[in-house]
Amino acid sequence: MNTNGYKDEHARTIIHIDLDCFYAQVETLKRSELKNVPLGIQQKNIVVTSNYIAREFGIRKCMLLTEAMQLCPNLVLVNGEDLNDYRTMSYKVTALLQKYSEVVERLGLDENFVDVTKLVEEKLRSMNSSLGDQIQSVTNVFGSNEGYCQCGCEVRLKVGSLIAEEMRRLIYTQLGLTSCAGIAHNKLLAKIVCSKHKPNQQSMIYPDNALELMLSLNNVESIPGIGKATADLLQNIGIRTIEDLQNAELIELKKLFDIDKAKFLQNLSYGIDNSQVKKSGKPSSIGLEDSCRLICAEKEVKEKLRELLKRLLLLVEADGRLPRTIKLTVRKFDKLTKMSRRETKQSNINSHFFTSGCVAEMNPNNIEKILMILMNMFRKLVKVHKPFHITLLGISFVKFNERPSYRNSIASFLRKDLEVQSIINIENLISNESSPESRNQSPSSCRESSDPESEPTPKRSKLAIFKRNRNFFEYDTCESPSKLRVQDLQLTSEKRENIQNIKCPPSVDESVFQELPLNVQQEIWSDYAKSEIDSASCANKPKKMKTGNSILNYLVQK
Ligand code: TTP
Ligand code: MG
Repeated sequence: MNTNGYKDEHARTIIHIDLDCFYAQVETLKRSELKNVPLGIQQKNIVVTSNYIAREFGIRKCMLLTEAMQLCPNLVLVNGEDLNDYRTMSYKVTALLQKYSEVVERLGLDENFVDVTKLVEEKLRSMNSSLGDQIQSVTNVFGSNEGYCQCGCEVRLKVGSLIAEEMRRLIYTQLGLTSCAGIAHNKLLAKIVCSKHKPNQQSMIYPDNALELMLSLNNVESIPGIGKATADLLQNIGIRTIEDLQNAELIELKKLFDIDKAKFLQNLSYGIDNSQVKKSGKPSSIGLEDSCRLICAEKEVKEKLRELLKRLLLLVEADGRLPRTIKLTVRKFDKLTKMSRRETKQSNINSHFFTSGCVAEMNPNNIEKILMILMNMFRKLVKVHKPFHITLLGISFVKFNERPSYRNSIASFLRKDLEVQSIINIENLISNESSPESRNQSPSSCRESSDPESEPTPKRSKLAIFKRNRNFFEYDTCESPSKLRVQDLQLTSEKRENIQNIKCPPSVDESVFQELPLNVQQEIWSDYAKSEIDSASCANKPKKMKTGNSILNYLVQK
C-alpha cells in the first residue's frame, strides 16, 4: 500500500527502450562522414533532433534553425522530412524486441515497451534463486533506498536489467543503433527512469524509490500520460507540481475529470501505473500532414493534396490493408485574430480503389476520384468563395479492411503460403539484416516474380488468363520451401480419397487440365459434375452447362 491508499503491484518486469538521437543515428548510418560532426535534423525551419555532439553546443530538440545555427555555426544539417527510412528502421527494432516477448508496445518511432515478466520467470526458474544477489549488470540504479521488498521484485528487476542489456547489444550489433533502457515494475517508472542516464546507458528503479523518482520531475506536465491540456486544467485549480497532485483532494479532481481519470492521475503522481503493455498491432491510422506557407487558392490546395496523397499511398501499399475511411485535416489561419484552428472532416471511401495493392498499378482515375472526395471535404471545411488562408493540410486513412483471404478457394492455399513466406522473411530479417522490403514481401511482390504474365508471352493461353484472374502463382518460380508442404498437406489430408474420381470434363482441353494442380482439377471436376446434376434437374430446359463464375468457366472450349 502506498501513502495515498492505492494498491501498487510489483509482479511485472517492464523494459522501456528509447533509441538515442534516432533520426540523427539513421542519417549517420547512411552517411558515415556524419559520425563525428555536430549534426542536426531539419524539418522546415526547425531542428527536430541532433546528435549528442551538437547537443554539447546547447542544441535542443525542436529548436529554431536560426537559434541552432547561432549556437553552433558548424552544425551540419540533414533534411529529415521524409520519414520512410526512420519508419523502416523503427519496425526493424520492434521486430528484434519481439524475439524477447510477444508483448511489445510501440510508442512513436523510437520507443518500445516490452513486458518481460514471463521471460524473467523462466530465467529465474533455470537459475539458482540464491544467485540473484550476485547478478551484475551495467545498470544505473536510481534512488537512495536499497529495496527490501518481500515480493521478490528486486531480483526480478535485476534479471530484467540483464535482458535489457542483451536487447540493447542486439540492437547495436544487428542494426548499428545505440539506445537507452529503463527497467521497472510498471510502464510509467520504466519510461521516466530510462531518461535519467543518456545516451547509450540503462537505468533501473526498485519500487521503494518510486516516490523519489516522481518528485524529481519538475511539474505535472513532465509525467508521461499528462499532456498540455490536462496540465492546463490542473493548473486552473492550483496544481502544478507533483506534490500538489499527490496532495490534491479527490473531490477537487472530480470537478475536472471523471472518477477513474481523477484516480489515474493521482496514482501517476505516486508512480503507480497498472496499465498493461499493449501488444502493438497495425496502426489505427496512416496519415501525412504538411504545414505550409499560406495557401489561398483552391488550385494550390489540390496540388498540395495530390502530392501528399501520392506519398501516403506508398505507405498504404506497405501496410497492406484496404482503407475505407479518409480524413482531411486543415489548419485555417484567421488574419484578423491572428489565430490558427485545425479542423477535420472524414468520408467513407471505396476500398476497391486500393485492391491492386501497388501504387504503380493503381488506376490514375482512382487517384483523381480520391482527390475529388478530398476537395469536396475541403469545400465543406472552408468557405472557398471567400478569402481563406490555410497553413497546414493533412490526409489520413483511419479505418481499414483486411485484404480478402480467399478462404475455401484455390487462392486460399496460395495466400496462406504467402503468409508462411513472410514469416520466413522476418526470421531472415533478424538474422541477416535484410531489408524490410523483403520482410514485408507482399502478395504483389511475389506476384511480380512469379506471375506467368511477366514472361514475354506473345499470346495469352486460356490457362494463363485463368491463372492471372485467379491470382495464380507457379510453384516452381516461388522459393518458399513451405509451398510444397502446403500443397502436400492439402492433398494428403483432405482430398486423397477423391483423387481417383477426378476426370477432365469433356468440354475442357485435356492438355490444359493436366497442367493444373490436383486440387484445382478437383474443383473443376466438381463444378462440372454439379452443373450436370443441375441440368438434369431442369429436364425441360435446353441442356447448357452452368459454370457461372467458376474456374470451369475459364476453361470450357467455346
Ligand atoms: P526522441 O526520442 O524524443 O528524441 P531522440 O531519439 O532524437 O533523442 P534522445 O536521445 O533524447 O532520445 O524522438 C525520436 C525522434 O522523433 C527524433 O529523433 C526526432 C523525432 N522528433 C520529432 O520529429 N519531433 C519532435 O518534437 C521530437 C521531440 C522528436
Ligand atoms: Mg530517442
